[in-house]
Amino acid sequence: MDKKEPIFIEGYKHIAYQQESFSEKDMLVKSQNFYDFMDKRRSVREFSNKSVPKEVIENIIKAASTAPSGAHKQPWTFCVVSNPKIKSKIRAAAEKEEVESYENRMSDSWLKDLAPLGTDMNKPFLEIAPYLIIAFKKAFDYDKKGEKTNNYYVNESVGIACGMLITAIHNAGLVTLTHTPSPMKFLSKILNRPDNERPFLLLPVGYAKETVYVPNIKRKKIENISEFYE
Ligand code: IYR
Repeated sequence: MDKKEPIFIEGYKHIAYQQESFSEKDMLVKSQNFYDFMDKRRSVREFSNKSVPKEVIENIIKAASTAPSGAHKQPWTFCVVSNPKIKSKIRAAAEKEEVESYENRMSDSWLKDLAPLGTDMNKPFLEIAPYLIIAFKKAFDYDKKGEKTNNYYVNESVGIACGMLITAIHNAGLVTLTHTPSPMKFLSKILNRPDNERPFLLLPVGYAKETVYVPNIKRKKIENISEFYE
């Protein structure tokens, strides 16, 4: 492949994009294989306490941080908790909110919608999983002088990064679930996060417990999730 020289646009360096080149046949096989693999991903709520190398977690986070983001601000911090004392604090605080949610905050129709998934206010995975990754969104940032700087499309950006994080977790042969205790301000306090960060999503990461059952959910068919305009 001939290597193209960089160009400058309005004074900013741009480098030639290295387009992948698969034949249509290979593309078809790759896209089918990737779908088959992703279709095996399930939210798992029961974890083994088996340890996971820290470098794997770092790679997963690096993969998530390749996500596109508004003006390439990468407005996220992934906090990784393996310290048992901090995990216990998080569990206690999360379950306190969950008791309130399940008993008072969630409507009957919401509880009915959740019933097939078998969730409840007990969150032992918050202590058992070797790692908790807490994604924080950065509403704004601080520059070197301590002045506030803007971030853009923060929810979209962090949502995409979390999707990629989940994909990377599955790719590594590990499991997770998207846990959203609400409200989750307690996470900022326990983890002592700066005032520009807000908790976005909590993901326990590890191996599934040896025998674990997941709900027999079905995924919508392509006809029901897409419209093609040809
Ligand atoms: N945050 C609660 C409740 C919950 C809500 C939805 I929507 C889910 O899909 C699953 C759970 C909990 O974590 O149990």
